[in-house]
Amino acid sequence: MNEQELFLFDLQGYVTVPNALSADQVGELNDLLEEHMVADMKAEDTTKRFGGLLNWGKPFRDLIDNETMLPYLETILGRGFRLDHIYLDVIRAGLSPIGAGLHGGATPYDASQYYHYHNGKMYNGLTVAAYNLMDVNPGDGGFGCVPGSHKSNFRFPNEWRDTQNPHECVKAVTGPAGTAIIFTEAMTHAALPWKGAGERRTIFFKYSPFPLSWSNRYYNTDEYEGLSDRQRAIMRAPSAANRRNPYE
Ligand SMILES: O=C(O)CCC(=O)C(=O)O
Repeated sequence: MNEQELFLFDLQGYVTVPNALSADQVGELNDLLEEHMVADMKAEDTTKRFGGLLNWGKPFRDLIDNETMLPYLETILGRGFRLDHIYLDVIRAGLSPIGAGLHGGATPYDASQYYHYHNGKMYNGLTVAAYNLMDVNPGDGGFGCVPGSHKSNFRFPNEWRDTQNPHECVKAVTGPAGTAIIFTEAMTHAALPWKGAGERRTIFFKYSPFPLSWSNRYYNTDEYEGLSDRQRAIMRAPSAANRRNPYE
């Protein structure tokens, strides 16, 4: 993570990472997704959330410790960060599976998703690597956020929460397939209603610092084939013992 990205993450609460996935990875992930869409998504469905991704194949398991994202995760979450939970959303039109409401923000304080800066270092709670599997262009909708709200001292006005009629402080974050958006859940954010010509396909890998879990469930690494030692380490349950860097 370079100086410009550090500046932007501190300022905004997110940065985009171009080419976080190679064209080959995007192709493989889309192919696997399409098999599951044929099996589990009806023609009339406008949106669907998929879970169980780590059993879909190596291309999905490889995202646990995606080399491009590791330096960002280590800087943002610190050594020993852990995989908290993951899912994939397909949106053909309109609302995402979680609707249109902006959520998150520094106030009121949430002990599982926060942003602090102390002694020259940032500290974050739940942090997301959101990967575009399809292009997201200006005007399409997709990920929207209120940059800087991870540090806001006042509550986000309830009357501005609906992204079907977004306030001008809400920014749409775009990028071609393969782009990742890494953001702190402490920043106010939402899915802007989808208006793109094609589908929105986004994979969400959510990570927490070593002693913390947002999810009430932890991974059992014995349930997954072919994990590396590093991937198993990143999938550990929360514990102060994980302070040690799992990559050493
Ligand atoms: O990009 C989106 O669909 C919104 C994601 C979101 O709200 C979240 O990860 O909490």
